[in-house]
Amino acid sequence: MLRFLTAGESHGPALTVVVDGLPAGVVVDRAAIDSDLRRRQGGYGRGGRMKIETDAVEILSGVRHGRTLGSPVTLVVRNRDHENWKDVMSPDPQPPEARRRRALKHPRPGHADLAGALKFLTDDLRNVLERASARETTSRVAAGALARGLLAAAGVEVRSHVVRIGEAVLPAGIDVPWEALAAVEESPVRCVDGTVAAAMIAAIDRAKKDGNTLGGVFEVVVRGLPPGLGSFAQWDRRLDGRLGQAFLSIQAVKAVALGAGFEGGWTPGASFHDEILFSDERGLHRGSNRAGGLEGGVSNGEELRARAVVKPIPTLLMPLRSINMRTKEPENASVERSDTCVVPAAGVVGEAMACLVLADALLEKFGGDSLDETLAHLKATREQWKKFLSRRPREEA
Ligand code: EPS
Repeated sequence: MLRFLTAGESHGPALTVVVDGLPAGVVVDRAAIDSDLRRRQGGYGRGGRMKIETDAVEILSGVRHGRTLGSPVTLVVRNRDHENWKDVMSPDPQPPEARRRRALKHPRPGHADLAGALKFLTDDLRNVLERASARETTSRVAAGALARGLLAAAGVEVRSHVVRIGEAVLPAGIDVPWEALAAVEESPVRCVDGTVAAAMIAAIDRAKKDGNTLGGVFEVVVRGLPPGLGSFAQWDRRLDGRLGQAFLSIQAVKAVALGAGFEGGWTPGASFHDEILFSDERGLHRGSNRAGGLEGGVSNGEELRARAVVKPIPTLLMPLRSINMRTKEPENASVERSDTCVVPAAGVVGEAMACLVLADALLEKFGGDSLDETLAHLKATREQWKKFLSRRPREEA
């Protein structure tokens, strides 16, 4: 079982993650982890914080000479901004001024502030927001880069792109081809279409000028995923459910669609399902991929496609109505330094979560304490699929 636990506050000394269950022998390329961290930090619409941070990973355990040992891997990313928050975030008792400095008293609608205050019975909202912050996704992206290394060895690749920001959106009903996705790394909004990207940038500029924020939609696409991952036999082993939970756990994600997703709610069955075809030249293939690579909670060998809706982030320079947590008098919600739009970054986090879920599902099916064992099992199963699919009734007779 591949599992991980993250720790760390947004303005604390560091973000940490312990990843347990990776087999021995997975290549760990620190530059590749840092490259994913950098992609997560980017995207048009980020605020001042990203000018302070240059996220870079330190590896504290579980890796030797560029490969995993099979023991828990500990990764750390330092918060450069912590230097400016030492007393506010100190683990040791501090004079009252340190608590008052940077105190947040007026919960922001849409943020974890109020729900967290009620949960922990605190009127010091900083105790909540420091951990609720999407800065936590730094840990997930670092962990996801390890999982990506395992998947790459198995021939599985994971990419993402931005489908929508505010009203600026790619045309509906067309799957962006895998080959077009590499180019999004050159786009400030990680969008494949230059015209739509320009509209997205203009929309972010307008929102920023108004003190507003914008949400959107990203899509994660996975190529090379073997069929048979996940299971229909138990609810908690279904790969669609596991991916859904992983995406919905990303800060600000409000909805997830696998394949054509919501379209299934209004498209009749005969126009929705992907016909199963077989030819000697192409082998087993499908007429379409509205299922997004998942049927019955199991991967079916097609490209996996999952979309997530990211809400507009709740820290507004044009604040909504709220209350003072102490006096209960009406006040405008607190205004903090923040981002205008995080959809491009959220796509990178989506990739990381997909990598972690899929690496876990791959290990569940193919197992092994060392990568060589995992890959040998995968290879043997691929041979069996080949034999199974080339079998014809007349040969059996
Ligand atoms: C965040 C507020 C901003 C964002 C932060 C998430 O940080 P700050 O309060 O320091 O300006 O930049 O995101 C990150 C730091 C990050 O690495 O993604 C929030 O309140 O959730």
